[in-house]
Amino acid sequence: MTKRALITGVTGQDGAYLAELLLSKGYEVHGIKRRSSSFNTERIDHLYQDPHEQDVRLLLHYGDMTDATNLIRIVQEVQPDEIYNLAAQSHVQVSFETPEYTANADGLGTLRLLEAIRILGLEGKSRFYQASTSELYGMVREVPQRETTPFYPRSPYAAAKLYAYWVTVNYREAYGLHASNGILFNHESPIRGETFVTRKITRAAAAIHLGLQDCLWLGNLDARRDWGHARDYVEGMWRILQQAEPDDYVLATGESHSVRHFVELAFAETGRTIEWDGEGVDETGRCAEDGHIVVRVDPRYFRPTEVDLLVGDPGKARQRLGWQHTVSLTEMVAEMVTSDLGAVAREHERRDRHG
Ligand code: NDP
Ligand code: GDR
Repeated sequence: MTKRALITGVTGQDGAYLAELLLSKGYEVHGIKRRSSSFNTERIDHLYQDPHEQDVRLLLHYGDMTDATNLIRIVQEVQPDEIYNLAAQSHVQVSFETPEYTANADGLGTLRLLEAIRILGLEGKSRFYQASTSELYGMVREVPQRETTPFYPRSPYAAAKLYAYWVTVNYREAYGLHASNGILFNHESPIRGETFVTRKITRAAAAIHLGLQDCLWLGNLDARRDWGHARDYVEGMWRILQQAEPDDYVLATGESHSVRHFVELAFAETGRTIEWDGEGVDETGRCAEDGHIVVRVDPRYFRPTEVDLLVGDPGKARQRLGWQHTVSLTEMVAEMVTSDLGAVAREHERRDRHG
């Protein structure tokens, strides 16, 4: 029997990697995408099949996490064996500007999906994965952070995800759902959203190398993150749902590096050594006049409350799921910079052609 999966957030970074993984395993994959005035399926276009063809295994449905009736209808139509709830307003800094929307999509959206399973009587059929996050740990209480580390959210995003985490646990305990949380630490890739710090850096390193950008403005350079590769992490999501019993798991590399170090690695890929001496706010807004200082700090990117240090302990996932990361930070940075050198050059060419 072909297994059927439903992925919310299929057009995002993780949704694209997960769809690819599940298709390679023979699943029929249903994804929820939002209506947008511009194309938003770029990350999954290579997987798309014309619905008029035979044996189509990737099917897209319009939907939104803020629309309960729509979610119920889609779950009813699809009758999924596995639901991966990846949809979210996922940008921490943006959540300070859109806190109510973030709570609605990320917090209540999760509840809507769990309720859909219950209303449709699919408790015994549909396994549920919730995209929880290391942001739940927020303020440092313990290092490294593991499944038992107390939560202390530091943003509207993390507070919304905290609700989603606990409502997932509650539906597991109250209604016997096979519902699990993956508490995933940061994971990146060449298709990471361009405003997250890693991709912002690798794109800038590429553009500066190609002479198309002068400098890179960043916020807190000393924040430390546990960065892995998204391809490894979607494999972990799948393994979580293959367990006989639902549970909550940390997926992480166990290593932590500063934003500053990530910058050094990315620019080194283009043959450039970063000199930090000129760091600081440039009141004039000019940069790179001398061609040396390519990274500057803009307080606009500071967050009202910051998460200073994340480093996860993936011990439980290693033991129970046989999961561990396979891509090192340097390998990932190299892959991202190489990809962005191509992407930035192509964008520039296109812009040139169209005047
Ligand atoms: P992205 O931001 O790349 O993707 C988010 C997806 O959610 C997109 O498909 C987006 O659609 C969709 N979406 C946003 N709002 C809604 C809505 N209201 N209704 C329906 N769909 C919506 O995130 P990632 O792929 O990086 O992350 C996937 C999930 O994992 C998220 O929930 C994130 O919070 C969580 N997470 C991510 C980590 C990471 O390091 N990447 C770590 C831990 C957790 P559109 O394309 O139209 O914008
Ligand atoms: P994060 O990722 O907040 O960890 O959330 P992001 O890449 O946005 O920030 C990481 C750290 O870098 C610092 N930083 C900057 N961040 C951005 N975006 N832009 C900058 O210019 C900049 N300069 C410094 C930040 O202050 C922060 O400390 C990601 C998202 O994918 C969440 O959805 C997910 O839950 C967590 O990872 C785990």
